[in-house]
Amino acid sequence: YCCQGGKPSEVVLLRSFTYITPLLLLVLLQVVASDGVRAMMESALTARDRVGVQDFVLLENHTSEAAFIENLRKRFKENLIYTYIGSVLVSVNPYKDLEIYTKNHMERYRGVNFYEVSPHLYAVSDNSYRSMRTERKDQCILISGESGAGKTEASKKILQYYAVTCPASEHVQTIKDRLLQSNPVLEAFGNAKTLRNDNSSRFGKYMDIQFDFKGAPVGGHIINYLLEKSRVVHQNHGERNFHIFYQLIEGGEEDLLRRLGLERNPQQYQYLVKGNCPKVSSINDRSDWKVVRKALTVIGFSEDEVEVRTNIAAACMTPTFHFFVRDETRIHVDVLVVLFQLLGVNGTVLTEALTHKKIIAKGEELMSPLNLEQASSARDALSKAVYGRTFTWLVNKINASLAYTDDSYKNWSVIGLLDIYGFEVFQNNSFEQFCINYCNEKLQQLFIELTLKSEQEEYEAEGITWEPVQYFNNKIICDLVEEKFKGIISILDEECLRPGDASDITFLEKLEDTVGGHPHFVTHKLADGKTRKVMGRDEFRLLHYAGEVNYNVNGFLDKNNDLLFRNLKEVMCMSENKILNQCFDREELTDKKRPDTAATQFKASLAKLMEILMSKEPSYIRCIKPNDSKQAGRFDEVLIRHQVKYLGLMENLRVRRAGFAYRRRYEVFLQRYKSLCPDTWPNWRGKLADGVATLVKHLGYKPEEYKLGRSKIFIRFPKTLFATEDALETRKHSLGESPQHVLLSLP
Ligand code: AD9
Ligand code: MG
Repeated sequence: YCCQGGKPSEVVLLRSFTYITPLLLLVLLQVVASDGVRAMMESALTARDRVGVQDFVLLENHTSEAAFIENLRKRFKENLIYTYIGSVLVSVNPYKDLEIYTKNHMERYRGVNFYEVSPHLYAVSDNSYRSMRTERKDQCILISGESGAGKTEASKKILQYYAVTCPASEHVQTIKDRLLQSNPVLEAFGNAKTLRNDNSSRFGKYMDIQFDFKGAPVGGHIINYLLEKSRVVHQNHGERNFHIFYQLIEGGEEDLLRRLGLERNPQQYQYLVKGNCPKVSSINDRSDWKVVRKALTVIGFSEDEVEVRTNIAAACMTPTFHFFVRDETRIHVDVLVVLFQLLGVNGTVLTEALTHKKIIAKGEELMSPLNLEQASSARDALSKAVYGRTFTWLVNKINASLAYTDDSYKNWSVIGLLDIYGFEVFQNNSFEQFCINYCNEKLQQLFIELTLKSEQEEYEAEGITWEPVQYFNNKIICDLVEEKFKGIISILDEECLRPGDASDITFLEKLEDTVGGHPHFVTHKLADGKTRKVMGRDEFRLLHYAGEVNYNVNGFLDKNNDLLFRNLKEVMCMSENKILNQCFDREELTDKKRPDTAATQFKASLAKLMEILMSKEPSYIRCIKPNDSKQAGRFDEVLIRHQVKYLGLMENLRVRRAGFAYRRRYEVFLQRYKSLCPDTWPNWRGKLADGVATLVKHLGYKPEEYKLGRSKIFIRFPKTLFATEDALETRKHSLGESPQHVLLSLP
């Protein structure tokens, strides 16, 4: 019919028939009631029932959490791990390798409309890439979810997608390789085995990929957030220290280990066996060392730099470090010499600094001896400082190798990838969980700002009547944490700076005095002066948007202060180790201003991150972990329901269904589809809004399918738009033109 030059309206009619025909058939079948045919139809229906819907907006009962989870379950069972909520991608970790990341798959998603292919990471990646190129707007992809949900795997797969599908020259290929190889290096130094994830990222990461005008990746930049330094000196039962230590002693070459004074046995190292779990079945430390070693070379580390960096890692776990203060007579002089060489410092000065504290009394410098406990914590502070600062050095070094060096062209576009720790609740939650969960509050705030709120505001601006969706705005919790003078961080800083009897408990008391009445803050004290029995006297509870978390205040002051005794700092500033002397700047010694506390630094870096993300067009990937035992095929409903709640997915779905799936400015819409209506073709001379009204009437849109705003048309369901797109393509085919894909970028 089309080939004979059918008119657009006839084509639409034809399409309608396509949709209606199965229904007619079904009615006919009911009449004929042939058992065989009915069975066939039923099996087709069961198949659809089996795999669920690929966009939650198509769920019949979209407000039901049970229906939402059932849809996830159906798809998970069929290995369909991706599902949309509009343009947000929900991903469930399969805990097994699926054949969906091949080059063929990448090709299948390249340049194709978002909704024309099944949901996938690659569809989101491609959509962002094309928006960046066609609309010249910087993009960011925000990946969130709890520990082990698949964030890091997702970010690596996105990077691979760009590396494979984007154009490349020789220089670009080098950058692509470096971008990819930065992962094993950062994972070696920044990831560790935890109870939740064998390869848990213990730092947050935001990576910009910079593209030139041809769409080729020409550079990159990484920002790291809050490395969990305390892991260097302590691990919980069943957990490990950072991978690099085990890689080094398992995989390091014989002569390298000899030079470093290391033995192959991890039991030898107190810092490596606190969790009593030096071996992990899913990890091959020996081969991982080779991968890391090669990656360092690809990134551009010289042999010398690799050696010096390895020295530092070795120094952090050298046994002398542990025995040092325990019993000085047990220190073997040879081993100590190795440690001093590795750190590039003078042995006598370091020994003195680790066992004494410099105090200034009446203008005079005195060395006061430390007791065993104090000396141990000085040693741990030094280990953490060395590890933390050299990690930042590593990130800077990678950044230098990814830096776009062509000065003639600075005007690149960017896709940012955010892989940051998800909401954490443990049996015992400390300062680290407090920071991580605060970070998640900020990201939720951003999500609200950028999607829920802006969606509602746009309807209002366009004069479209729309029932506002009620949602919980977590700004109140962000304020509780970060407000100047009155927020938890300010109060913590105040206690850290207060001379005298300040302690973790006085910090808790101050919190009670200042924010005790806040609706999201709870301690053991009840308003009537009684005590809440279920809570410890050293805890406070925050009612986060994602759930309640009890924080134990022990260690808050120390961790926030993050101070290194001055004499230790002095020793490290004099280090002859080429990397350490860049990490410990002598200017620090003369700087009278006290450095910002850890929480204040984190708050400032999060504020900067929010600014970066706000300036970009976001896409969201919400990762879900199906079970706590890292098993393929196990769908733990309780665990999943909790994540659906704290990722705000039901709220997201409600807004999406209450609103419209697609919106376009009148001129853009009319320009694209005007050929489908004789009254608007070839040109519409009246008002744009009238032209669009005429067009959609001609196309047979039903009133409930669309709304006309002040400057835009809003279409409720994607399928309405697809029918129109189909009609356009059919017309172009009939005229011998090649169909031109447009980006159906949803808001
Ligand atoms: V954490 O907050 O850094 O502790 P992530 O990053 O969310 O966490 P990660 O990406 O490391 O989790 O995934 C955990 C493990 O799940 C991986 O090591 C894989 O074994 C497994 N995984 C995750 N995503 C996939 C996938 N798409 N296909 C197969 C996967 N396995
Ligand atoms: Mg991770």
